[in-house]
Amino acid sequence: MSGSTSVFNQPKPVVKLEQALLDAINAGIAPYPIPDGRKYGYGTAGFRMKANLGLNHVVYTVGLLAAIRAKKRNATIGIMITASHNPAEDNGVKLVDPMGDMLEQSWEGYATVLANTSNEEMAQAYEHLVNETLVDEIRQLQDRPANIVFGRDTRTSGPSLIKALKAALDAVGATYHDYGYLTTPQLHYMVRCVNTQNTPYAFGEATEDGYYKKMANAFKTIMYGRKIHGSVTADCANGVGGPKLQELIKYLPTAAEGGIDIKVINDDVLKPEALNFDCGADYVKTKQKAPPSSKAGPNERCCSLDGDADRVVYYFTDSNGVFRLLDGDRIATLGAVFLAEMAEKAGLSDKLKIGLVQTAYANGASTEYVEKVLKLPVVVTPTGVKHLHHAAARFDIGVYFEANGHGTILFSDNATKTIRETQPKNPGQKHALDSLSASIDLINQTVGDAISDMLFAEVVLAHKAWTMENWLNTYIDLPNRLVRVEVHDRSIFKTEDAERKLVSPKGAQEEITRLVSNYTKGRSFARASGTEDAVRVYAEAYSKHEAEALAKHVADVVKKFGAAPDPRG
Ligand code: NG1
Ligand code: ZN
Repeated sequence: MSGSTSVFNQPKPVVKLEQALLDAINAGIAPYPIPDGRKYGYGTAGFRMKANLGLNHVVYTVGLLAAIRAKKRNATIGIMITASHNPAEDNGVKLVDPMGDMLEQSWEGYATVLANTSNEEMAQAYEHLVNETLVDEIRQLQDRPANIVFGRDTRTSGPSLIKALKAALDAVGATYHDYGYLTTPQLHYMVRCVNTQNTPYAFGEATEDGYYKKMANAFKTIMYGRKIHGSVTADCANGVGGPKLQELIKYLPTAAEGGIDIKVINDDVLKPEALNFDCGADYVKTKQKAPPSSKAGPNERCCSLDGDADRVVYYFTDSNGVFRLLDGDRIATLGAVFLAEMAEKAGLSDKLKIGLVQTAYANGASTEYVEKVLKLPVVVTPTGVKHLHHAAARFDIGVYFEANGHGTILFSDNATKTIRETQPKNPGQKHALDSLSASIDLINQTVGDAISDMLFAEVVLAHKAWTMENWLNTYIDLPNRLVRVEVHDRSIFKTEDAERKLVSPKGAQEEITRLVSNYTKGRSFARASGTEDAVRVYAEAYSKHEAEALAKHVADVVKKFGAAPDPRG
């Protein structure tokens, strides 16, 4: 290994691997050199980039790392090939840990180092990594099997990336199962199912059929006797969520049977360039408008998934023709309302601690609603679902969502046991316990799942007999503005307090605090983006005009502090 970024400390490997294995690793990666000057980093969502910039090299190294991780954890590891809401020519890869959660953070560094290793040094780097991570156990662990499962979205670069992945897994003798097309949350689900089968925590059957059946059965249980009003139009971003949602629909009762009428749009996966183009959750959230392809009339329920179906946002056009968005904050509060109500009816309010987890981007009105009206605690974490996920796991029922629509609900082992073992004393309590129990199965607890979140939102609306207007009126969003500011070096913008305060550059936070104090219900913060070379400024205030003015002034502060140093000194 060369370069100062190496995390492989030993100058020489402690345990030598067989030469045949090292030769196989080198032979396998030969077709996939790093293009000149490319650098890769394992970010919030794994590696993501234009697929033709050496991504097959990266995917090969992810295959190697997955095999080591599988041995280390003595469990099956997952790999998902997708670039989510990014354009069609991008792709990406990420690792999924045994319980269906994101790769443990301390291993992201290994992934980055291995991805940046040249072909000539790959076998040696693998040997170093085996020694580094499997340290004491190495002699026993080397012989453990390495089981991997993987899936991909519908991008055209997928097959060639899978070929590189298989080459790596074959080189190190890993065993694997290729699921073909899957949504990201389906792959997370499979990993957890495989690793929990034949245990008291069995999550389900590790097949697509198992996934649909589990969800459909839970849906039927919660729906019992309720009616979903009208249809829901689901925009699938022309991604893998389209065919998967179509498949799920076959398992669900129709509206006439007391089920649901889902109108699927933008499910064309044969036209590669259509993916995420003028549609999908990211389009709707950032443009604050419906996809042009949407033909829904006034007050009709619509939702949009992203390209790999791990995000969902709702929206409708009101009677005055105004576009209304119900984003992740709204789905979170909707879920919290329902679960708190059911817990109360089940007589479990005292036993189950319910809480909400948000990031600083959540609308202040949603936070106030949860704390003051629902009287539930709110925890704020830094951006990135892994932070939210961990914080949510500290509650018995932890609801977490990013404003962009990625989120889910976690039930602790204690909650699951309490809900499933409490004996009802009357029909009302029985219904509440059954609904809570079915929610545990309906919600994909491994990761945000657009399809599962959508079904959950639909049943909650049915339970409450709420229209979109009713849902929207639970609280009024504070007007807000998100601005992207390009600076000389975004790394100087360091934050604390869940990214709500700048600690560097010195003096910047004082200026922001002073500005905020001039606005009614003003709140603003600046933080470096983790996915783009920019600083994001968020501002909200009592009126639209004030929110915009505050955002502009704070952006000016960021520009001033982020300007390139004067070359004259
Ligand atoms: P960054 O670029 O770090 O702000 C964005 C989103 C996150 C999350 C990540 C990962 C905003 C403001 N930020 O992060 O919510 O989704 O991408 O994809 O939406
Ligand atoms: Zn996604």
